[in-house]
Amino acid sequence: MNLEAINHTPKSSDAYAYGENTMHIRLRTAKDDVSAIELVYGIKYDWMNHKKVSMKKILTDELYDYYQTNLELSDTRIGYYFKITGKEESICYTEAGFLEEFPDDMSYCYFFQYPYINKADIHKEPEWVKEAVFYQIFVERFFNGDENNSPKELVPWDSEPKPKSFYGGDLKGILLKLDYLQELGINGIYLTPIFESPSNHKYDTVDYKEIDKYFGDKKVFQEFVRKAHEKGIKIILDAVFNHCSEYFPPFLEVKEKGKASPYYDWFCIEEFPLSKKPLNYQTFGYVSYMPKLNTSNPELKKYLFDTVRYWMEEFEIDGWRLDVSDEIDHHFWREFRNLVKEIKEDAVIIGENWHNAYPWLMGDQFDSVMNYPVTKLCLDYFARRTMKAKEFEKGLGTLLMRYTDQVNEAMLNLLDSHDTERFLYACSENKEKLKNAAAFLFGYRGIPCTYYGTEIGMTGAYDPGCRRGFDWKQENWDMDLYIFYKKLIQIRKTEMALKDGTISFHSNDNLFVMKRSFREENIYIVINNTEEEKHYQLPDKEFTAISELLSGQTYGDNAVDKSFLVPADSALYLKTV
Ligand code: ARE
Repeated sequence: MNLEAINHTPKSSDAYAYGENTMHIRLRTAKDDVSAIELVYGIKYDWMNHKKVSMKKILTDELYDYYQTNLELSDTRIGYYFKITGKEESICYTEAGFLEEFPDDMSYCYFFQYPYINKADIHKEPEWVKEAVFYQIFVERFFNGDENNSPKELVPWDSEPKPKSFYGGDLKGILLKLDYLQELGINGIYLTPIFESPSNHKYDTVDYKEIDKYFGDKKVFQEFVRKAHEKGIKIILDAVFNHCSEYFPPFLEVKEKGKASPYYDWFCIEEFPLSKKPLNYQTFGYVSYMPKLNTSNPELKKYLFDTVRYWMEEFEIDGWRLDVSDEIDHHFWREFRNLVKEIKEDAVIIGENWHNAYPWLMGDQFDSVMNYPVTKLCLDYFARRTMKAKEFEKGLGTLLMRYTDQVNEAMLNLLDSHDTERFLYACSENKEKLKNAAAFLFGYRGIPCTYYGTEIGMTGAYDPGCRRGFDWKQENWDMDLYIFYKKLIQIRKTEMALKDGTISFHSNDNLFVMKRSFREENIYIVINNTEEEKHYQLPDKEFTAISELLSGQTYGDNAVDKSFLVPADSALYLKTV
């Protein structure tokens, strides 16, 4: 047995509270190395009445197998160890290491411990995230709904974006297009920043309490949120707290008065007088017009938290996406979470961390993050085809095991965004590849998020190419793609297995196969990401009916041994009940 590969850390994503009485326990082993694992657990004050339960292998990646057991406990003060049976030997894995026999009389010196599930520590995600289907809007490029508030120098709506060009998109525009979004079926919108700022992207805030004048005013925003809510659509705003604009009044004052300004400590200044070349104050990247904020300064914190309270209380928004969240201190985020959840318990907090975000996702800071590691896997597997189905599923396995189940259920999964090339562009405009990737994303665990226009076939390179004006001329839309997206969204919102089901992978060399299960229902998402047709036979035979959800075709139980044709570049959603 490969003991070096075996790993477990209590009170991490290996052992965590899922609910007041539900604890999830995971164990990692070397791949294909063990034949059975029993979890032996008991109340730590009453060890002699311990119980055993056999653990289930749930996922696999390149090197490891992962086992999980979900315990329902009336008393959550438990001790536990793992009895691992390998090909030849059997061994106990305890907190004190590997033992041949577990010393029950000295159990407390050896068992792993989960001391108690405190209600306050449970990472509770808003219930609605399981039903959520998001849409991301880059506000300046969606629709110009009010020409009276447009900047004077507008470029043509259908021109190729330049870093500094203005198109005139605004909040009224999104308000006017809410019917379009409702018809598409989404039920959550993430808006890139809307507060006062000189740029088109508005990631350089001048006033955190004002709507940018080119985007509208508070009245329009209020009406927008109200109408969106009437249609069952949640609204998430972008919180840019890592940095501000060089025109942010406190920064201007510091620039002028230096240390004499009470705002001096709001920024991260290395030397005075301030200089852009060489840059002697910290910024986002090396962008001199975005001075970094010192989020540990109490007055700055108060100012930012007041704005959080203001937008949540006055406008009833449903959550925040946090810009450059990984460069801001954890203390700030903990206080931020307490505030947000105190104002609205079921508001969602979504960080922008491009890498492993576990330290932010332990329940005391964010609910989820933008899932760029999944984006990368999708680019490699679906768009560039530099990866095989098996490798893709191994990559997903690694990512799913980083986080707790509740975090995975709330991750914001995306194919593209305002910070990436458009997915269709990465597919060299091959829309079948995009359709396959979308079929994956809407079946995967977590919130599927569509970047505006991806659903109608918009393309474009990295920023600024990915920020073209939404093409409202329907004759230019890829209707086949649009209908496909609508269908996926509708299926996602209807099927319990997709909203709240478990996930497992069953790919072979030719096909990517992901299974979502909820009670007696299973949905097999079978994707042929190759140029040749393939066949697929369902592995389990215990069902009474099958339907293919994308086409609506149904089959009786005589289809048990049926071999389904999966045409080149296509996907099936096979549901069995
Ligand atoms: C502008 C130009 C760009 C130019 C850049 C630098 O448009 O063409 O390259 O300036 O001079 C906003 C605007 C951008 C603007 C930028 C600077 O939207 O258009 O770019 O401000 O003025 C990292 C960060 C992550 C960040 C990405 C972009 O960690 O937080 O880079 N994303 C957010 C927003 C952006 C926004 C900002 C931050 C700034 O979503 O839209 O930019 O407020 C790896 C790294 C990641 C890295 C990622 C992508 O994975 O590990 O850390 O993300 O690659 O580069």
